Amino acid sequence: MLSMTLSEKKTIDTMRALAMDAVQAAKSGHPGTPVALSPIAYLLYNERMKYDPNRPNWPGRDRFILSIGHASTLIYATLHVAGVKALDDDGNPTDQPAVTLDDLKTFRQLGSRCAGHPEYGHVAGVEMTTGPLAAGVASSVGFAMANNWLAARYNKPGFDLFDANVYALCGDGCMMEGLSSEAASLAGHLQLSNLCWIYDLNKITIEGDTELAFTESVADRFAAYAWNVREVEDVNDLPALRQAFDAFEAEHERPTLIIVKSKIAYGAPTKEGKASAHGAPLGDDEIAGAKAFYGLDPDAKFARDDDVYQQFAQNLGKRGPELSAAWDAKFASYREAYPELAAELDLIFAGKLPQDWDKALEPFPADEKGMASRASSGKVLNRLAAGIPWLIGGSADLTPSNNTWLYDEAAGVFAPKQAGRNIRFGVRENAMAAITNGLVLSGLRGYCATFFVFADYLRPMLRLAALMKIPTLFVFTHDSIGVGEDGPTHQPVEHLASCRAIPNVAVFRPADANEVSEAYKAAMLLTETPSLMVLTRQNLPTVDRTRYGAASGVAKGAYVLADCEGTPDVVLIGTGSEVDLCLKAADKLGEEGVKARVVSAPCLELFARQSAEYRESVLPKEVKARVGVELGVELGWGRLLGDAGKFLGMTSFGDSAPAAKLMEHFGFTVDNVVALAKESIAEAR
Ligand SMILES: Cc1ncc(C[n+]2csc(CCOP(=O)(O)OP(=O)(O)O)c2C)c(N)n1
Repeated sequence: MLSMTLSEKKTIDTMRALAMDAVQAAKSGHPGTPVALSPIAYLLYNERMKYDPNRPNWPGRDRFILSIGHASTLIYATLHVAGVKALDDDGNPTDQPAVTLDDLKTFRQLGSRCAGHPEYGHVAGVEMTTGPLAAGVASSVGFAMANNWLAARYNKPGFDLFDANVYALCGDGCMMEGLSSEAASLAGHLQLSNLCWIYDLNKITIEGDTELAFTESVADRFAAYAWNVREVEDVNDLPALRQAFDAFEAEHERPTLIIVKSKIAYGAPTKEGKASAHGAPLGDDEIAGAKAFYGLDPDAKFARDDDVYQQFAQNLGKRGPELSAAWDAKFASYREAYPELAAELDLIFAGKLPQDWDKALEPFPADEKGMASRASSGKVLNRLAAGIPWLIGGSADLTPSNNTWLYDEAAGVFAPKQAGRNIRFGVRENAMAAITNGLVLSGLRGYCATFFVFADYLRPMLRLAALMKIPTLFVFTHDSIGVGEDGPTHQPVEHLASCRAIPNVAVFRPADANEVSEAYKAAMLLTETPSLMVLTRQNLPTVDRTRYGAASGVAKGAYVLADCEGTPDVVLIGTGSEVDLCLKAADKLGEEGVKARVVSAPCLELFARQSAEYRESVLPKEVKARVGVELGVELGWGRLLGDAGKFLGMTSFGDSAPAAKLMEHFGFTVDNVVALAKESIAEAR
């Protein structure tokens, strides 16, 4: 053991032992890496980070993100020993521990705070959900950007409210994932000097030595990304770690990567350095041997002395509350000097919107020629941005196509040393979404954009947003074969179904400009759900709302847009660009004496959340003749359509041709909708 005081050693070794014991008790988990990396967690929390264990959500804190989510017992043992306090349901600090010894003993069991991988909102002190490798490091870029943005907007001379550092701990797996490369490349470009990744170079993954599949120089790679790269030969060398962190803090131009060598399952008699220590309990003998090696009682389980807690209490326990109290005092004077800005910050910290956030939204006049929903989206986004100063985001190199630029001169561009509201993510969809999650977890309303077909490139981060219950906003344009000549690589077919399949997402596919406006409004109010705007490239008529149902129906997910006298013979249900087809088909059916109702269904998830009465008022059970029309696959429509229902959708990939030709080719015509309506009526009899 190198350069540790005895009390430091005892604390670190106790953290290692708690992690091993928790995995052993659970009979599953990943013991080797928490054991090896306890010195890093110890040093960061007890010495380096601006962090108040009594207020784990204090806005001025540094962030620690465990990108190697499988090493979850590292964060759980740290939060436990560091005395971090739980939060109540409203986010207020309590005097209860965030992680009790019982929580550690019930690691991975139903109801335990200590889930298999760290989950945001599950346990105080976990800044985001991690487990999918590299998600943590990628989102850490968003956290670092958010801090810079908040600093640029709110810090004033004498009031450095935002000067946080962001630390992310990653491993060989994170470094192999393309996602970390995307994110690191952008972080280097943006010169995020408040960002520090610590790379655990233990050269072990599940299948064995990293030599099997990973032989490049990560140091050279990151130097090429314009990062400040430091190396520490032994994770147990605390002075060397301190020096590396000093070098990070002294760096003002580049993000820092600290490459730290470690041995997985350090101290385990036969499993140290072996892949077998990665993802299975070490076993009683190995644990006893490791404890003996550390100088702890080999037979004691979940043992810890009071002085271990004292080690944290005397340092972090004093330093943290002093820092946060000083920050509070600073914020109180700031509030006097800048009451309006302080009021904005109150809202950001509480996850709320300004009072008149939707004031600039205005109706679009009826217009047969209309506009593409991507175009109305651009207008609506700018109107929203006027009312929500912390709405920020951008596109993965498709801004001119996605229409996501914020035009207000004051909005500015997020560039090196410049924290504007327009972010140029480059062609990096997955990192873009991960970063946007980081922005949102920092209190900002973040959005990101690309073509809908490339939702596949960022789907894992969309899924994480849904799992974390955060309102990340995804703007997806070019939503169907309506893309036209670019052909099937660029024409989404299965994407609506596949996005709707993710629990807790709201997929909006608005039918005209006014629905776009209402969809954004609804999305802004969904604070625990990510929203998707699925938008057209091609023009859509702006529906005459004096003739048809009000667009405010979007808030309910589906609503009656056009109705007939009495009980309808058939209900036509459309989304997005197909609503117009339904309206035209309803007119034609009317001419033939068939009574049709048209339901616009821009968000099936919101519709499912409505009362049974409301749903019945839109889709009466007695009307069994129904036609669903959507430029996507049928999957997921069964419940709305019932046995007699018919669906006009896509059953294959699209093709390369002008959009109008494709609509005809794939059967999206008024005549086909009419024919299906008649078939359904016949079957429903
Ligand atoms: C995206 C993703 N792919 C695969 C996995 C499964 N997995 C969990 S840990 C791991 C190996 C990670 O190796 P390393 O980062 O070196 O961690 P260590 O063995 O040092 O704990 C893999 C493949 C995952 N969690 N996420």
